[in-house]
Amino acid sequence: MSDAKVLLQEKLTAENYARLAALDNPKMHEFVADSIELAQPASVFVSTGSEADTAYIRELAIKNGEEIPLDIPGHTCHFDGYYDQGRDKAQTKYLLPPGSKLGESLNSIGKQSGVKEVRSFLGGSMIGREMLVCFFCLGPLDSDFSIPCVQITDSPYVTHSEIILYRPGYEQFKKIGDSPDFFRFIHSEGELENAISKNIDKRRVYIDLEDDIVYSVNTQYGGNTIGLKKPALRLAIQKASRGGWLAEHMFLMGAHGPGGRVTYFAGAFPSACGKTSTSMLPGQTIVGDDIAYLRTKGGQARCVNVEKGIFGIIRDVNSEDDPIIYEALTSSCEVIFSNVLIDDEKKPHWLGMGSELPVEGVNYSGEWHKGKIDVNGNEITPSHKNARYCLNIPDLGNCDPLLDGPEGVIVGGIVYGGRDSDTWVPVEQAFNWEEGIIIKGAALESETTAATLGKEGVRTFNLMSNLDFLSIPLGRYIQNNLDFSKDIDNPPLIFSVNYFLRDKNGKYLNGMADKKVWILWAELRVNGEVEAIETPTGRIPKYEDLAKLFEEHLDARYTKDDYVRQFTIRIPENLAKLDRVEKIYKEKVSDTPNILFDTFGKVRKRFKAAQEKHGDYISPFDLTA
Ligand code: SPV
Ligand code: MN
Repeated sequence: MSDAKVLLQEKLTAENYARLAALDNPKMHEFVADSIELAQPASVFVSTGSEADTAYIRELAIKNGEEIPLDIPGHTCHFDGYYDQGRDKAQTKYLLPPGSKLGESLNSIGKQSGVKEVRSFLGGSMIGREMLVCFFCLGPLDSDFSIPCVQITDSPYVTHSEIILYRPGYEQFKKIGDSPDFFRFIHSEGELENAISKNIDKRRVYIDLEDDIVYSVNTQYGGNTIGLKKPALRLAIQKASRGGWLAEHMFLMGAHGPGGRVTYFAGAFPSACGKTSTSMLPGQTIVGDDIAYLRTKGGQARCVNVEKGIFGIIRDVNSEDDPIIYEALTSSCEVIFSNVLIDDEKKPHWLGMGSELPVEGVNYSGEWHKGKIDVNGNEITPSHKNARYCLNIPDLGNCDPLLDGPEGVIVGGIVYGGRDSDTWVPVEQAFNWEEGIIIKGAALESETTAATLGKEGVRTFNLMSNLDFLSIPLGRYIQNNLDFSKDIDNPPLIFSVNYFLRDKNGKYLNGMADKKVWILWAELRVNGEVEAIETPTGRIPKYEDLAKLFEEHLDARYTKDDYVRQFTIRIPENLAKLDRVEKIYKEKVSDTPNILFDTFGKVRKRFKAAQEKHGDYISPFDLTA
C-alpha cells in the first residue's frame, strides 16, 4: 500500500476510507493525505455526492453557523465578513516557478516562497474541525469538456454552494481511474470569530499552474473560495491554451428567433455588467450565466456551461425586471442567499427588490439598523451591493433543454460588452472574426463594480472580460482567440453591445429591457435575415428593423430620435479609446500579436476618413447600407 493510503487508513473512519479507496487514483490519494497532514483536521468526511451525503453537508452548514435557515424551506443565508465581500485581486497570485514568465499584467509570486507562505497559513488550520473531501465535474458529465475536480475545505458552505453550482464528480473519478488529469482545490476559512474568517490580513488565493492546484485561506467569499468557480477558470484558461480550446467568462443562452428557431449566443461581460440578465432575457432560454468552455468540433464552434447553477448578484432582482429569478427566490427550491438583510421573521431583503426594506435586522455587519455606520464613518447598506443568491438553473422556468448536453450547443454569435457611458453604440456586428476579437473583445473596457474589492466606477481595460482570470500572457490569449476560428466553416458572428450609454446629463439612453432587442437583432443577423449599415467598426441595425423588434417584443414605440441618440457614431471618443487601449498593449503587453496593431491602425484610418466626410458625430441616417 502507498504511504498516502496508509495515512488515509489511519486517519479516516473505515467508511470514509472505503469511499476514497474505491477511487483508484494515487495522485488524488496523495493530495488528500498531504492536506490532512498539513491542516490536521479532527475528522474527515468524504462525500460520494449521494442524497444522504448532500443532506449531511447542508445540515453541517447550519449546525456550524455558516448558514442560517430562512422562512422558506430550502432557503438559507450565509454571511461573509464585512471586509470579505468580493474577490481579492491583490492577494490572488500565480505561483511562478523559477525561470517562467506570465507578463507584468498578471499578479504572481515566486513559487517557493508563495507555497511556503500559503502552506504556513493552512498549517493546522483545521485543528478541531471537520475536513470535507468532495468531488465535482466542470462541464457536463461524460463529455470532451468534462474536467474532474477534488475540493477539500473546512467550509460546508463552500461545498454546499458547489453542490448547487456543479455536476457531481465522484462517479467521474471512478471512470478516470489513475489519470492525473484533474484539478485540486484546498480551502480553509482559517480562524473564525462568530462564524466569520478573522485573519483577513492573511487572506490568500494562490494558484499553482504547474500542478493544477489552488490554495485559498482566511476567506469565505465565494469568488475566492469556491474552487470550481474563478480559481478553476484560471486553471482552465491555461489548460485550454495547451489544448487549442477556449475557457471564457461568458454566459450562454438560446435566443428564440422566428418560427421556433433557437440560435445560441455566448457573451462576455465583466462582473456586474448585465451578464446574468442577458442570459435571462424574457422569452429566451438560459444555459449558463458565468463561465463557458468552447471547442471546435466537426467544423462548428461548440460551447457548454461549465456550471449548472447561478451565483448571481441579487441587487435589483425584483418581480418586474427579473420575474423568473424572483419567482425562484421566493419559492421553495434550494437557495443560498449571501450578504442580504434578514428580518426577525427570517425573511431575506435586498437593495432594489421592489419593496420597502426593514429598518433593522441582521446583515453582513451583524445586528443592523438604518443609519448604522462602519468604523470609517460610512453608512452600511442593508444588503451588500455584491450580495448574491446561489441556485440550480433547472429550478428556473427558462432553463434550456440542452443545459447538460455532452456535445454542447452550436454557437451562432459571440457578444462582448462592458460598462461604457460614452463610446460604443448599443449593438454592432464586427466585420469578421478577426476584427471582432481585436476591436471588440481585445479592446473591451469597463467601469469597475462592487464585484471586486476596491473603488467603483473607474474605467478599466478588461479584454474579453476575462482579464481578472487570465493565467497566460495576454498576447498569447488573443492569438488563441484569433486561431480558434481556423477549423470552423462559418465562425460565429461577433457583436459588441453597450447597455450603459448615457447622455450629457448622465441619464441612461436605454431602458433595461432594450437588451432583448439587441440580442434578437443579432439573432436575425446570424441567420441572414436583416440588412445592416456600415460604420468604421462594423455593422449596425437599420432603424426600421429596430422599430419592428421594439414593437413586437417590447410593445414599445421606437422613435427616430431614440435611434439617432443611441446609434450616433462618436468619433472623438472612439479614437481616444483606440489610443488608450493601444497604449496598454504597446507598453504592457510585450507579446501582443502584430495583427492587433495593424487592425487598430486600419480602424483608426476608417474613423478619420469618416470624420473628414461627416464631422465628429455621425448620425446613422448619414451612413449607408
Ligand atoms: C464575478 O464576480 O464575476 C462572479 C462572482 O461571477 S465571483 O464568484 O466572485 O467571481
Ligand atoms: Mn463572473
